[in-house]
Amino acid sequence: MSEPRHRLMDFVREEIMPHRFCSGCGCGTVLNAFTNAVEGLGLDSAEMVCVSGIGCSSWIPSPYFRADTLHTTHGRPIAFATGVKILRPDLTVVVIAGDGDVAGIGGNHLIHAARRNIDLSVFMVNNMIYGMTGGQVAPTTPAGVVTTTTPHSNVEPPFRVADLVVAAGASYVARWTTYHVFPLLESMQNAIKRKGFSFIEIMSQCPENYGRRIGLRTGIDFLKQFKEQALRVEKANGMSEEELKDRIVIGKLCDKERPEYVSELHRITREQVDKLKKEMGGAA
Ligand SMILES: Cc1ncc(C[n+]2csc(CCOP(=O)(O)OP(=O)(O)O)c2C)c(N)n1
Ligand SMILES: [Mg+2]
Repeated sequence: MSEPRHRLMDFVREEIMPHRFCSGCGCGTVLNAFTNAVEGLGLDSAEMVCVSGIGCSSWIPSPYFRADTLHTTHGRPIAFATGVKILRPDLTVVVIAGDGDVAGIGGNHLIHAARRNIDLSVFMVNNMIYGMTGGQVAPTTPAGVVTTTTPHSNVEPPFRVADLVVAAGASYVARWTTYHVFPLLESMQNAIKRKGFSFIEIMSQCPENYGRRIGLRTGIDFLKQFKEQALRVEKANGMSEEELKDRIVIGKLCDKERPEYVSELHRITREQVDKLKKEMGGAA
């Protein structure tokens, strides 16, 4: 008798399963939430393009998600995704990549895409480390942590990436953790539906190259900690920096309408073409 087939298998590249994420890694949870989100929206994968960079989390869409994917260079997925969106505004363009990719080397692309309000959904998997390359410090690594490149402890304060993206002008911004799978799934759907730049910071775990250096050896250890640290944004509003120390503020951080870059670009181009046509018609 053949084994029952999971309904989400249609959304992943079954032929290369099982996946190669380490035991306890959060990337599987993000892939699960993402496939559920796409299924729930009834999106046809032929109308989607997923873009990733280089890193463990970049493997979530490429190769595992069954859609057209661009597996690009480290730090550049938003730049590639911008090109796709400008040429094919009809497609849903989703970027899934790591914190090093999106907020480290690709930080400039991130803030300018948010400022321009380009209609992309960026799901940044924040495992607080450069996971794939063996555990180097990232701009999201908490201060005081020992990593391979900060053997005597990290002296840098981490970026609060979602807050940075709100300040830069994005339409939709949220932060969740791999513990909060159902709100994460719903948030992914809202991000995809929202016209404009949408960003979700997904606090995730890397037991192999981060956890074992801070005493969190398994995925479950991280999930327990995420559960304890999480604080709804509604409760966090008005609390002091000191009170928010070591907390993860979760929820929707902004959701607003703003003119979207690609539509504006195409509108101006159309207007210019019409003007030229008129002028040439008048001259003839
Ligand atoms: C231009 C460039 N610089 C550096 C690297 C090496 N490199 C590959 S992945 C990576 C970091 C990955 O960390 P992150 O983006 O957080 O993804 P994770 O593996 O943690 O999911 C680095 C530094 C590279 N491939 N290309
Ligand atoms: Mg990382």
